Amino acid sequence: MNTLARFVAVAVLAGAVGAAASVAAAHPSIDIVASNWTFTPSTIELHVGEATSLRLTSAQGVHGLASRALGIPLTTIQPGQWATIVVTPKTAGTYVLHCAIVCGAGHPNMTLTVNVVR
Ligand SMILES: [Cu+2]
Repeated sequence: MNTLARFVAVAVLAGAVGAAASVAAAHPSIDIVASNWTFTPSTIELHVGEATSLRLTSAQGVHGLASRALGIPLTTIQPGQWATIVVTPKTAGTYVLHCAIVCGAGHPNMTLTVNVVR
């Protein structure tokens, strides 16, 4: 391979890697912090058919999130760690997700409201 051909090959490869990186970063992302006994923010908005990354962490205590309707597997939310779930809602509506792990006195009232809009 001559020098020009090698340069072109490297440039094409760099372009392909750049395109893949921009696709991966194309999802909107929402950070959600769990604590005793709230999610912050406590209400989020998602769009039908649009993938969104939910980045979950805890400032206090071990909590959890799950929703069969939204396709969110049971996910443990631990202090000092980030869990990322990609959600693509299928149906518009308001979904009230309760903390999925018993976490203490405020557990029954610990909810995250997901408004799915078109
Ligand atoms: Cu909790």
